[in-house]
Amino acid sequence: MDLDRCRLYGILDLGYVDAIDCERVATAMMDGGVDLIQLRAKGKSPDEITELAQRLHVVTCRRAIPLVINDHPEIAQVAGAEGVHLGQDDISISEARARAGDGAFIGKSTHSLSQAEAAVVEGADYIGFGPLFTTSTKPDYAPIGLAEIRSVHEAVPRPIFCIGGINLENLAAVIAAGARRVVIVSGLLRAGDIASYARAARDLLDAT
Ligand code: TZP
Ligand code: MG
Repeated sequence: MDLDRCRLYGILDLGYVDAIDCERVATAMMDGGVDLIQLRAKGKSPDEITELAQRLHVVTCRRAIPLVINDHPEIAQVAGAEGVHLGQDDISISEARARAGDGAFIGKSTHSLSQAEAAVVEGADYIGFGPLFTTSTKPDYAPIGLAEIRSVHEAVPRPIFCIGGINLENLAAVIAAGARRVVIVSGLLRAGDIASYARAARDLLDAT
């Protein structure tokens, strides 16, 4: 999987989208140029997440867009998803790799430069870096701002996806601070026209 070419990462967060709408929303994201889609289903049962992941994988596969499962490597394996995403308090990357099967790539959330460096040592294939701004999607985390974006890109030889409170209003500033890749969650999921919103973000990223 060529994560290097991925610039715009969308998350289907069930805090914003009903499970029944996931395929439609994933399709709109892909229409708008999202390169990676994650299923983030906090509070849902493993059976519900498995069923949803399997349905979603049918639509992401058709477009050759990798599907990433948050928190659940076993579900990634059963659904044939291409990746797994872990947080700082989750199981280790090696454990997740063993549970997800050989081919899966593993991403890790990081909230500081030192966590980003540690994630690479641990074997992360990509990292999330944030939250840059205050966000209702992850309300308990202090925003880290834009100041470390450049240094994390210098220090970390893996694709870095900046995340947290990013939207079309601040994306240009995030890119100007050194970001090459971003995750947008609520900005996309609350948009009236998800495909157009993603396309506008994509255009800003592609212009750099
Ligand atoms: N990890 C760090 S910030 C964040 C996650 C999952 C939430 C990002 O969501 P939004 O709505 O784009 O701020
Ligand atoms: Mg987690």
